[in-house]
Amino acid sequence: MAETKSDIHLYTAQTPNGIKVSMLLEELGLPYKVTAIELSQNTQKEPWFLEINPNGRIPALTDTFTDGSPIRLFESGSIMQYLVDRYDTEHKVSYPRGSREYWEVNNWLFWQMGGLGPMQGQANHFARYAPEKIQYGIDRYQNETRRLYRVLDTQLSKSTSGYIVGDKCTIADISCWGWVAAGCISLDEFPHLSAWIDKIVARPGSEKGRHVPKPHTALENRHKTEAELDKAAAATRAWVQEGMKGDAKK
Ligand SMILES: N[C@@H](CCC(=O)N[C@@H](CS)C(=O)NCC(=O)O)C(=O)O
Repeated sequence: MAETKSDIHLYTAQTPNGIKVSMLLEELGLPYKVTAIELSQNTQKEPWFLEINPNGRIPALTDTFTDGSPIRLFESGSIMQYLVDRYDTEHKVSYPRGSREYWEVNNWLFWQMGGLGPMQGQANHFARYAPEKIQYGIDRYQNETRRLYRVLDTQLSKSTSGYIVGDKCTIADISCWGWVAAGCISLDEFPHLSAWIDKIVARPGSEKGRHVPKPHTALENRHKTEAELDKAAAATRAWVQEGMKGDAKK
């Protein structure tokens, strides 16, 4: 019988990788503590945080393991797998290990972690945070992100439930949602993605979880102009550049 007592502490920020964990925790109805990590202050590079995630990035999570000792989790995909493996015994947002659907969920989870997240992250970096506009970088990553959106849109077009795998919302949906919602690429040519964005927002758990540790405003960005988005990115651009200078010295 799986252990259900939890002592979960989430270290996070308002980003696509951060909100996937709070959305999942809310979907599972698990109690958890939150520490908001101030990325602009590089809190994620402080020694105490590196003990939890040696990679110096959010999200990270600690818990008391089944043996009674603390356990640390980092990498959002690993955190999500841990949470459903240990706590989703009723399979609210997962399928039983070893089932056909379990492996299909895994396919999409890895697709997000290895493709959608990194590619869209770079697309965003070159379009918004680079000190100069390098068209090659912008085109390369935006086109790849658009291709990935097409892949997901096609998958959803074949789904009778409107979710990525089978008949329910799973960690595959929760892990991709924050990225597609981030609004880096217009959804005008992706009707199934557009409907799926709204479908997830309509779920009380995901809706609550997306506003951790502070309000999620990305959906409103979809109605902003290029100039407005660029202006809003100015503050982030400054600390991203500072952080990169720091990393280059390591
Ligand atoms: N593959 C990692 C990516 C984590 C990541 O890139 N987190 C970003 C926020 S979305 C971060 O902490 N950035 C701060 C930094 O790079 O210092 C995961 O999925 O957890």
